[in-house]
Amino acid sequence: MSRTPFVGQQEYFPGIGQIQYEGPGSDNPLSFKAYDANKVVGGKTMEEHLRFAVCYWHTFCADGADPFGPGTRAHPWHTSDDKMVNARNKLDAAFEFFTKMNVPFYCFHDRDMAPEGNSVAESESNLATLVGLAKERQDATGMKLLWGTANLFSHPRFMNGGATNPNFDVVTYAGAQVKAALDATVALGGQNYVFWGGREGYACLLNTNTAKELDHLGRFLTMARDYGRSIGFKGTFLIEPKPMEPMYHQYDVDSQTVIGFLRQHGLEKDFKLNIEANHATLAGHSSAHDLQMAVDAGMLGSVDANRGNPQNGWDTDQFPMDMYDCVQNMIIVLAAGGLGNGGFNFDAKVRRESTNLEDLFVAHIGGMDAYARALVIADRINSEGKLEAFKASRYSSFTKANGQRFEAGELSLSDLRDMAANGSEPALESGKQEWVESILNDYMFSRCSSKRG
Ligand code: XUL
Ligand code: CO
Repeated sequence: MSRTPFVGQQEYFPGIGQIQYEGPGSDNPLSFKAYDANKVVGGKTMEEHLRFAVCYWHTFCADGADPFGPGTRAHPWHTSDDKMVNARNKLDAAFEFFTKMNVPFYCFHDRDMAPEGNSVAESESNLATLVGLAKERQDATGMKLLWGTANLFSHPRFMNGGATNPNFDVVTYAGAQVKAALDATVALGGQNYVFWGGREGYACLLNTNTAKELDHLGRFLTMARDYGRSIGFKGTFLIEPKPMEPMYHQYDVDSQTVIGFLRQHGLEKDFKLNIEANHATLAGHSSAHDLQMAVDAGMLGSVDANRGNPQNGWDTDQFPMDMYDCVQNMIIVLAAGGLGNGGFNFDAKVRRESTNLEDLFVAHIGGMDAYARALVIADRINSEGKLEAFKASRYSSFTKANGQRFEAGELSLSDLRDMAANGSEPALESGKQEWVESILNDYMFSRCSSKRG
């Protein structure tokens, strides 16, 4: 489906219309080469599979500033001394961009959309004003909110954390912000609500009571869950794991850590995971690993699509252009039956050196094309089932006789001992890693690029 392009009082991206699918032969940088929203792959359209979202923060707030220098991109929506005027302009620019990109969803932090006021009440009112305008633009264009969240990491009061702050007074501010962000998410029909624990962690163990902080985090999330449900939020709460940056240690290290935490606090029915590729790599995993762990636990909620830089491992939030990553991620997402009410959110920013407004479009087009290609390749891999069949064959000894009894919990450790003692040395069975990796290459570079693909 095509969203009605939105242009407010001022057009912020003049000369750029709605991005169209022109196919692999096109040389037009402002066209899709692979993402064809209505194309059906494996029974669903590309739009339904991928559920792309544009994020507010990198695309409309970040200007390229880094610790060594100021921003390199002037934002034409950021020209007034009045922060609320800028916020309204930014909203118009954002909806113009979303609809020109023709993505179905967007995501935002409270403070991306509306400026902090001089009091809790003023901040709430600023947000409510912008949410009202966003709702009007959603209704006019058909855009939907994938998820909302609260920024509990930028304001200096949160330097020691939000929910895990050692000072209860700060915890109350975190509560006020999450309450208002939940109100905003519900008002906008948000399908999910995200907690990314940016400063929920510690810098030094010598001054930190980690047991207390983790307990506070569990209590805080429970309060948020209860409040959200009480105001009619029917969507999924998501935790976005990340091991570090900005803290030295963040509590939500990776998928498996978060899964254990949610189960410990009885939150596993309401919460799932939002897996960000670059957070997984920062934790020393691949993004496929964190996705698979979430799927195995029945807790894959959504994806923050991006990539890191393999040379330094930082959280560089680059657009996802590495096809090996995208294909391996899509194999897992498709095998899991898709993302449900989650989506692929581009938590990605253009480089400091990419200074044209047009680069924002080119970057999103590249990321969408990468995942569209990955979808086609992964669908073919999964439906032809070669890899899956080999994987299953490696476990075939558990489908019969004692292997089956082991899985059913019918054997003891002594039984295992007797079976080993009475059996002969097991044969070595090759894991054939090089073969399975070659199969991936075959699909990526020949099988799916032929006409049949
Ligand atoms: C930071 C990050 C956040 C979350 C939302 O690394 O990924 O933008 O996605 O707070
Ligand atoms: Co993210």
